[in-house]
Amino acid sequence: MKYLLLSLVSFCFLFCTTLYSQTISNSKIETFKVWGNCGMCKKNIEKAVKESGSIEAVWNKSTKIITVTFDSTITTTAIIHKKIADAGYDTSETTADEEAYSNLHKCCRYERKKNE
Ligand SMILES: [Cu+2]
Repeated sequence: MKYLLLSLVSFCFLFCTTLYSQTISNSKIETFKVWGNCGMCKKNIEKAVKESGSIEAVWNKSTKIITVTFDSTITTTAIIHKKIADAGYDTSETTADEEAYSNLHKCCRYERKKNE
């Protein structure tokens, strides 16, 4: 009987903490590709992502993969992709318009994403 009560209490505790941590933290981590060249691109891309309300953004220059940590109640992946495209960079979901691309510094004019 004592054992049953103990397991019931621990189950309840576990359940409650899981529920609690889900409500206080809606943070999500997404990774996707962003086209770019250099360290300056890295700065621009990460800045754009942070402007979308994300918590953290790390772009890898060699793999072109960005890891974004964001709160899903504050921003969405659609907003994040849009912000990056506005800064002139193509992502796996969006393509930057010509004007935004031409505003990039010479060294940052990466080879555009090929339209499938
Ligand atoms: Cu660059």
